[in-house]
Amino acid sequence: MRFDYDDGNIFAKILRGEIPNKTFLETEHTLAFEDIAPQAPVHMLVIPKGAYVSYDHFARDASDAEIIDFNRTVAAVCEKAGVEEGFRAITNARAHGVQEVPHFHVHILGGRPLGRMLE
Ligand code: IU
Repeated sequence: MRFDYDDGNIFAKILRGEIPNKTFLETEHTLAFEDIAPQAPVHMLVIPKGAYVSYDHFARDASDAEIIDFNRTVAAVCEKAGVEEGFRAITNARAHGVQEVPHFHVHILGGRPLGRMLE
């Protein structure tokens, strides 16, 4: 599959510093910031700094260092956000996944009971 990255997307602009964000954590390869329209008391977005469209793009093409850094940052976000009672990690991809922003991101939701998602 070919992944065409559009560097005009809003998260690319955030990474270039063209648009402000509420940064929660930042590492060499990864940025975590507050979602602008939170769906739960904790709603963070974790994004790689590299130009990846979706989870499958990232998982296929990112370096080991980027993948490890991303996952460690997810863990650090959970720790810092204090979601000991649980959380949900979601990533949407392309049209069927209803992905709005075409830069790979994982939503971390928590801070309240989230209900069942899959039956
Ligand atoms: P999705 O997984 O691509 O559907 O979700 C995109 C998310 O990005 C969504 O939860 C928006 O509220 C969020 N977001 C944001 O945090 N800042 C923005 O400037 C824009 C969208 I546009």
